[in-house]
Amino acid sequence: MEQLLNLIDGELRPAMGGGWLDVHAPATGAVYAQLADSDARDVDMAVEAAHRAFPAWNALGREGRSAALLRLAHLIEADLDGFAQDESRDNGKPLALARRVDIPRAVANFRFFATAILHFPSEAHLMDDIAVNYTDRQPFGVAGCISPWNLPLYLFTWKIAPALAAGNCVVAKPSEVTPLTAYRMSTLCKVAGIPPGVLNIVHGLGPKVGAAITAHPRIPAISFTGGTRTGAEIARVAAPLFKKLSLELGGKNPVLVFADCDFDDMLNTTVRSSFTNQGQICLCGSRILVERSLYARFRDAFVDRVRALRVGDPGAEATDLGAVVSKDHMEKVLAYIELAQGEGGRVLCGGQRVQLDGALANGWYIAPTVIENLGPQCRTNQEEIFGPVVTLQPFDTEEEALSLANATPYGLASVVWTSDVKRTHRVARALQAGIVWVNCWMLRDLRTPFGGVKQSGVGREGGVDALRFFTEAKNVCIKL
Ligand code: TXE
Repeated sequence: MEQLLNLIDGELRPAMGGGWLDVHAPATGAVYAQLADSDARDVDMAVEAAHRAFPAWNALGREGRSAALLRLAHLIEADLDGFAQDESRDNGKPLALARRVDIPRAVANFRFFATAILHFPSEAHLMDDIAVNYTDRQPFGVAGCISPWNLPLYLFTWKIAPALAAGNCVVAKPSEVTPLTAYRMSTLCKVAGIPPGVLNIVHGLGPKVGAAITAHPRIPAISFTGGTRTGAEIARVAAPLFKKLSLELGGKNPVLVFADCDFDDMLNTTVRSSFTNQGQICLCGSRILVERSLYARFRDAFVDRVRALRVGDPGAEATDLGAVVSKDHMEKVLAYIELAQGEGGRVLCGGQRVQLDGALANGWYIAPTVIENLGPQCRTNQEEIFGPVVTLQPFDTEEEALSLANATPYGLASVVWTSDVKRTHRVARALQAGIVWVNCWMLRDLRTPFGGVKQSGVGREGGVDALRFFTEAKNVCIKL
């Protein structure tokens, strides 16, 4: 059984306590590896190593750090297929998706911030002939990065790349549910010339390892992606310690479909925005709001397309949906489908666990599920399900569409389908969301601010927002 180790001070090592956690393959439900069951002692060792490594890493300068990150990007890309196989095995997602999205985006994250840091501007403010001010943006030392299981390497690197590029060292914890690709990447760090202690990966449980990172007095900033409830817990611990926080949390994203949209383009994309990665993306559109005149046509065409989606072996090219990430998560999603029916929802397709045969018989598969006949205030339309489940709601006016769209405690992403340019601007402005896609979904420019409002998080990642998060701004004012 493979043992997935911590990376601390440049060395791959087990947890100091010697414990191990089971790692499952969602496709089969079987345990395939053992994970270092770390605790606060491992975090302390990582933080000390990071602080020791910080001066030299920072002194390496932007060019030197950029070169090291570009080498790491190249090494991951050179083994793209291996990383994609690992990601699919660990998360249950289709191999084709890991190969097309997850791993190329992890490479892009490193390349983007390795070059962005070379062009990261600072400002100057001249006070006529009195004084000149300049803004000095410096790394703060050691950053804590905690990431989730849905896009494991993609979201792990989305945090550590800007942190490292900015000159900080990192103590990072990937999800214990999907640690494999972070472990694989840690075996490449020495070859990439990332000095010992610059990147430390401490594996294990959130309440033990994640909590120790959050509370550590020598980690002044935490970047977190995960559930809203966990984000609130991290904020509760970090607030009295005055730590900088970046919180990317849950979503309950609306898709607004107006009757004047490009129907085929909308339909094709809405199937993707509903069920990509088994619906386990915080950006998926889980509430589909359709103008009433188009509702019946959309519902029938959408259900036909969803019924044709193939749930199966993540390794098979033809598979559209693989397994959901864990048994607990499968049971959570199935419980929400039960709840929806109890709230009066009508299941138009899906609604049950998919039982495969052979080696996959014990895997965690759920049929893509479409539910109608639920109002905006029921739990099904208020709470994040984070699985292959969407609801349909009709609307009569633009005002009603916006009222429905904004009717949840979340505000992460939203999608608008219309051909009316004026409506596009009106609706985009009125939506309570950090991201509005119009006639598209998941088009990503890494320079753009990424994040949500309300219970979807605090702060923004991406581009200069990320580099500003991972530096402290100092104003220097010099009398002329
Ligand atoms: O997230 P958690 P999980 C949502 C989704 C999902 C729910 C829970 O609804 O069902 O969150 O998913 C670490 N202190 N999203 O369990 O628990 C944990 O070990 C510090 C949306 O994955 O938030 C993991 O590394 N860290 C999200 C990370 O936090 C703690 C993507 C995320 O775990 C901790 C994933 C603690 N007390 C889930 N407890 C998105 N926005 O994309 C746990 N962790």
